[in-house]
Amino acid sequence: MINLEILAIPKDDPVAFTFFTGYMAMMAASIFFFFERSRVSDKWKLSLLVSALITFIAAVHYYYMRDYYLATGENPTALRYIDWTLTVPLMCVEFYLLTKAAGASKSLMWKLIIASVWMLVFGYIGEAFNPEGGSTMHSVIYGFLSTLGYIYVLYSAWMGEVAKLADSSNNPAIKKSVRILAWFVLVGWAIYPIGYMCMPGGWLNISLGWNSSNVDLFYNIADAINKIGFGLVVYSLAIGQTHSDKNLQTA
Ligand SMILES: *C/C=C(C)/C=C/C=C(C)/C=C/C1=C(C)CCCC1(C)C
Repeated sequence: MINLEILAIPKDDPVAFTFFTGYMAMMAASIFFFFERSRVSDKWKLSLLVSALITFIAAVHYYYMRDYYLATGENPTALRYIDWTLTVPLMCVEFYLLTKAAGASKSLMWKLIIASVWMLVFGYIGEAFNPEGGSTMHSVIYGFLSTLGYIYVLYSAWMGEVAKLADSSNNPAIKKSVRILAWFVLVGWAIYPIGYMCMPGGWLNISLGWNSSNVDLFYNIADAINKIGFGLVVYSLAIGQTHSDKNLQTA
Protein backbone atom coordinates (compact mmCIF):
# COMPACT_ATOMS: atom_id res chain seq x y z
CA MET A 1 0.00 0.00 0.00
CA ILE A 2 1.16 3.51 -0.74
CA ASN A 3 1.85 5.57 2.33
CA LEU A 4 0.01 8.80 1.55
CA GLU A 5 1.59 10.49 4.55
CA ILE A 6 4.85 10.86 2.67
CA LEU A 7 3.18 12.35 -0.39
CA ALA A 8 1.43 15.19 1.41
CA ILE A 9 3.05 18.13 3.16
CA PRO A 10 1.22 18.51 6.47
CA LYS A 11 0.15 22.14 6.49
CA ASP A 12 0.78 22.57 10.19
CA ASP A 13 4.35 21.28 9.98
CA PRO A 14 6.85 24.08 9.27
CA VAL A 15 9.74 21.61 9.18
CA ALA A 16 8.14 19.60 6.37
CA PHE A 17 7.30 22.85 4.61
CA THR A 18 10.93 24.05 4.68
CA PHE A 19 12.17 20.66 3.45
CA PHE A 20 9.90 21.04 0.44
CA THR A 21 10.60 24.70 -0.33
CA GLY A 22 14.30 24.15 0.38
CA TYR A 23 14.36 21.41 -2.24
CA MET A 24 12.63 23.59 -4.82
CA ALA A 25 14.83 26.62 -4.11
CA MET A 26 18.06 24.60 -4.38
CA MET A 27 16.92 23.03 -7.64
CA ALA A 28 15.92 26.38 -9.16
CA ALA A 29 19.20 27.98 -8.07
CA SER A 30 21.23 25.13 -9.64
CA ILE A 31 19.52 25.52 -12.98
CA PHE A 32 20.03 29.28 -12.83
CA PHE A 33 23.76 29.10 -12.01
CA PHE A 34 24.34 26.40 -14.56
CA PHE A 35 22.73 28.26 -17.44
CA GLU A 36 24.21 31.62 -16.48
CA ARG A 37 27.69 30.12 -16.93
CA SER A 38 27.41 30.86 -20.63
CA ARG A 39 27.11 34.59 -19.90
CA VAL A 40 30.34 35.03 -17.92
CA SER A 41 33.89 35.12 -19.23
CA ASP A 42 35.88 31.87 -19.23
CA LYS A 43 37.85 32.55 -16.07
CA TRP A 44 34.59 32.70 -14.05
CA LYS A 45 32.95 29.59 -15.45
CA LEU A 46 34.46 27.23 -12.89
CA SER A 47 33.27 29.40 -9.98
CA LEU A 48 29.74 29.34 -11.33
CA LEU A 49 29.89 25.60 -11.88
CA VAL A 50 30.91 25.16 -8.24
CA SER A 51 27.96 27.36 -7.16
CA ALA A 52 25.63 25.18 -9.23
CA LEU A 53 27.13 21.97 -7.78
CA ILE A 54 26.67 23.21 -4.21
CA THR A 55 22.95 23.85 -4.67
CA PHE A 56 22.46 20.75 -6.83
CA ILE A 57 24.05 18.40 -4.29
CA ALA A 58 21.87 20.02 -1.63
CA ALA A 59 18.74 19.65 -3.79
CA VAL A 60 19.29 15.91 -4.17
CA HIS A 61 19.82 15.51 -0.44
CA TYR A 62 16.73 17.60 0.32
CA TYR A 63 14.69 15.30 -1.89
CA TYR A 64 15.68 12.35 0.29
CA MET A 65 15.69 14.21 3.60
CA ARG A 66 12.14 15.42 3.02
CA ASP A 67 10.90 11.87 2.47
CA TYR A 68 12.87 10.57 5.42
CA TYR A 69 11.42 13.24 7.67
CA LEU A 70 7.84 12.70 6.47
CA ALA A 71 8.12 8.93 6.81
CA THR A 72 9.76 8.83 10.24
CA GLY A 73 9.26 12.27 11.83
CA GLU A 74 12.93 12.16 12.77
CA ASN A 75 15.98 14.24 11.86
CA PRO A 76 17.74 12.92 8.77
CA THR A 77 21.08 13.39 10.55
CA ALA A 78 23.22 11.12 8.36
CA LEU A 79 21.87 12.52 5.08
CA ARG A 80 22.32 16.05 6.43
CA TYR A 81 25.98 15.49 7.25
CA ILE A 82 26.71 13.71 3.96
CA ASP A 83 25.27 16.76 2.18
CA TRP A 84 27.37 19.17 4.25
CA THR A 85 30.57 17.12 3.90
CA LEU A 86 30.27 17.56 0.14
CA THR A 87 28.96 21.13 -0.02
CA VAL A 88 30.87 22.95 2.74
CA PRO A 89 34.29 22.02 1.30
CA LEU A 90 33.00 23.25 -2.07
CA MET A 91 32.19 26.58 -0.41
CA CYS A 92 35.82 26.66 0.72
CA VAL A 93 36.83 26.03 -2.90
CA GLU A 94 34.89 29.20 -3.81
CA PHE A 95 37.13 31.20 -1.45
CA TYR A 96 40.15 29.68 -3.14
CA LEU A 97 38.89 30.40 -6.67
CA LEU A 98 38.07 34.02 -5.82
CA THR A 99 41.52 34.68 -4.37
CA LYS A 100 43.49 32.53 -6.82
CA ALA A 101 44.26 35.45 -9.13
CA ALA A 102 45.84 37.19 -6.13
CA GLY A 103 48.09 34.18 -5.53
CA ALA A 104 46.06 31.78 -3.37
CA SER A 105 47.82 28.42 -3.16
CA LYS A 106 46.37 24.91 -3.25
CA SER A 107 47.55 24.53 0.34
CA LEU A 108 45.21 27.32 1.41
CA MET A 109 42.37 25.46 -0.26
CA TRP A 110 43.26 22.22 1.53
CA LYS A 111 43.59 23.93 4.91
CA LEU A 112 40.08 25.35 4.58
CA ILE A 113 38.72 22.00 3.40
CA ILE A 114 40.35 20.13 6.29
CA ALA A 115 39.06 22.69 8.82
CA SER A 116 35.52 22.37 7.48
CA VAL A 117 35.60 18.57 7.46
CA TRP A 118 36.99 18.65 11.03
CA MET A 119 34.03 20.86 12.00
CA LEU A 120 31.55 18.45 10.43
CA VAL A 121 33.05 15.19 11.72
CA PHE A 122 32.91 16.38 15.33
CA GLY A 123 29.47 17.91 14.78
CA TYR A 124 28.25 14.55 13.47
CA ILE A 125 29.65 12.67 16.45
CA GLY A 126 28.01 15.27 18.71
CA GLU A 127 24.60 14.81 17.10
CA ALA A 128 24.46 11.19 16.00
CA PHE A 129 26.22 9.52 18.91
CA ASN A 130 24.71 11.46 21.75
CA PRO A 131 23.29 8.84 24.16
CA GLU A 132 19.49 8.45 24.32
CA GLY A 133 17.91 11.37 26.16
CA GLY A 134 20.86 13.61 25.46
CA SER A 135 24.06 14.12 27.40
CA THR A 136 25.11 17.74 27.89
CA MET A 137 28.71 16.65 28.39
CA HIS A 138 28.73 14.88 25.03
CA SER A 139 27.01 17.79 23.28
CA VAL A 140 29.41 20.37 24.71
CA ILE A 141 32.65 18.42 24.11
CA TYR A 142 31.94 17.67 20.45
CA GLY A 143 30.31 21.06 19.92
CA PHE A 144 33.50 22.69 21.20
CA LEU A 145 35.82 20.55 19.03
CA SER A 146 33.66 21.28 16.00
CA THR A 147 33.73 25.01 16.71
CA LEU A 148 37.54 25.02 16.43
CA GLY A 149 37.21 24.13 12.73
CA TYR A 150 34.55 26.78 12.29
CA ILE A 151 36.76 29.43 13.89
CA TYR A 152 39.63 28.56 11.57
CA VAL A 153 37.51 29.23 8.46
CA LEU A 154 36.02 32.34 10.07
CA TYR A 155 39.47 33.67 10.98
CA SER A 156 40.88 33.00 7.53
CA ALA A 157 37.97 34.78 5.84
CA TRP A 158 38.09 37.85 8.10
CA MET A 159 41.72 38.29 9.10
CA GLY A 160 43.82 35.37 7.89
CA GLU A 161 45.08 34.26 4.51
CA VAL A 162 41.85 34.64 2.56
CA ALA A 163 41.30 38.22 3.80
CA LYS A 164 44.92 39.19 3.13
CA LEU A 165 44.86 37.78 -0.40
CA ALA A 166 41.62 39.60 -1.15
CA ASP A 167 43.23 42.82 0.08
CA SER A 168 46.32 42.32 -2.04
CA SER A 169 44.26 41.53 -5.16
CA ASN A 170 43.98 45.25 -5.94
CA ASN A 171 40.51 44.49 -7.18
CA PRO A 172 37.81 46.25 -5.15
CA ALA A 173 35.09 43.95 -6.52
CA ILE A 174 36.90 40.82 -5.32
CA LYS A 175 37.65 42.45 -1.98
CA LYS A 176 34.01 43.35 -1.53
CA SER A 177 32.75 39.89 -2.51
CA VAL A 178 35.15 38.09 -0.18
CA ARG A 179 33.99 40.41 2.59
CA ILE A 180 30.33 39.56 1.90
CA LEU A 181 31.18 35.84 1.94
CA ALA A 182 32.97 36.41 5.25
CA TRP A 183 29.72 37.91 6.59
CA PHE A 184 27.90 34.77 5.47
CA VAL A 185 30.39 32.67 7.44
CA LEU A 186 30.01 34.89 10.51
CA VAL A 187 26.22 35.28 10.54
CA GLY A 188 24.74 32.64 8.23
CA TRP A 189 26.95 29.81 9.45
CA ALA A 190 26.32 30.76 13.09
CA ILE A 191 22.71 29.56 12.69
CA TYR A 192 23.95 25.92 12.64
CA PRO A 193 25.45 25.79 16.13
CA ILE A 194 22.19 27.36 17.37
CA GLY A 195 20.31 24.45 15.80
CA TYR A 196 22.82 21.99 17.27
CA MET A 197 22.19 23.34 20.76
CA CYS A 198 18.47 22.52 20.38
CA MET A 199 19.26 18.80 20.32
CA PRO A 200 18.56 16.86 23.53
CA GLY A 201 21.34 17.69 25.99
CA GLY A 202 22.22 20.92 24.16
CA TRP A 203 22.32 24.24 25.95
CA LEU A 204 19.24 25.74 24.27
CA ASN A 205 17.37 22.49 24.77
CA ILE A 206 18.00 22.70 28.49
CA SER A 207 17.61 26.43 28.99
CA LEU A 208 14.75 27.30 26.60
CA GLY A 209 13.24 23.89 25.91
CA TRP A 210 13.87 24.14 22.16
CA ASN A 211 13.79 20.63 20.74
CA SER A 212 15.03 18.46 17.91
CA SER A 213 12.25 19.46 15.54
CA ASN A 214 13.68 22.98 15.73
CA VAL A 215 17.05 21.73 14.58
CA ASP A 216 15.84 20.98 11.05
CA LEU A 217 14.02 24.28 10.87
CA PHE A 218 17.28 26.09 11.69
CA TYR A 219 19.33 23.93 9.32
CA ASN A 220 16.87 24.26 6.42
CA ILE A 221 16.64 28.03 6.66
CA ALA A 222 20.40 28.40 7.11
CA ASP A 223 21.13 26.14 4.12
CA ALA A 224 18.92 28.20 1.81
CA ILE A 225 20.50 31.47 2.97
CA ASN A 226 24.07 30.21 2.80
CA LYS A 227 24.16 28.00 -0.26
CA ILE A 228 22.03 30.17 -2.53
CA GLY A 229 23.48 33.36 -1.02
CA PHE A 230 27.10 32.25 -1.57
CA GLY A 231 26.23 31.36 -5.15
CA LEU A 232 24.58 34.72 -5.80
CA VAL A 233 27.58 36.65 -4.46
CA VAL A 234 29.89 34.71 -6.78
CA TYR A 235 27.43 35.14 -9.64
CA SER A 236 27.14 38.92 -9.33
CA LEU A 237 30.92 39.24 -9.05
CA ALA A 238 31.39 37.11 -12.19
CA ILE A 239 28.81 39.07 -14.19
CA GLY A 240 30.24 42.41 -13.02
CA GLN A 241 33.82 41.40 -13.88
CA THR A 242 32.75 40.06 -17.27
CA HIS A 243 31.15 43.40 -18.12
CA SER A 244 34.13 45.45 -16.97
CA ASP A 245 36.52 43.21 -18.97
CA LYS A 246 34.40 43.80 -22.06
CA ASN A 247 34.35 47.56 -21.50
CA LEU A 248 38.14 47.55 -21.27
CA GLN A 249 38.39 45.70 -24.57
CA THR A 250 36.11 48.12 -26.43
CA ALA A 251 37.58 51.25 -24.85
C1 LIG B 1 25.58 24.29 3.33
C2 LIG B 1 25.91 23.93 4.64
C3 LIG B 1 26.64 24.69 5.52
C4 LIG B 1 27.18 26.04 5.15
C5 LIG B 1 26.86 24.13 6.82
C6 LIG B 1 27.56 24.70 7.80
C7 LIG B 1 27.63 24.08 9.06
C8 LIG B 1 28.21 24.62 10.19
C9 LIG B 1 28.89 25.94 10.17
C10 LIG B 1 28.15 23.83 11.40
C11 LIG B 1 28.73 24.15 12.55
C12 LIG B 1 28.68 23.42 13.84
C13 LIG B 1 29.35 24.01 14.90
C14 LIG B 1 30.18 25.25 14.75
C15 LIG B 1 29.30 23.44 16.29
C16 LIG B 1 28.20 22.46 16.48
C17 LIG B 1 28.14 21.47 15.38
C18 LIG B 1 27.92 22.10 14.01
C19 LIG B 1 28.43 21.06 13.01
C20 LIG B 1 26.41 22.32 13.81
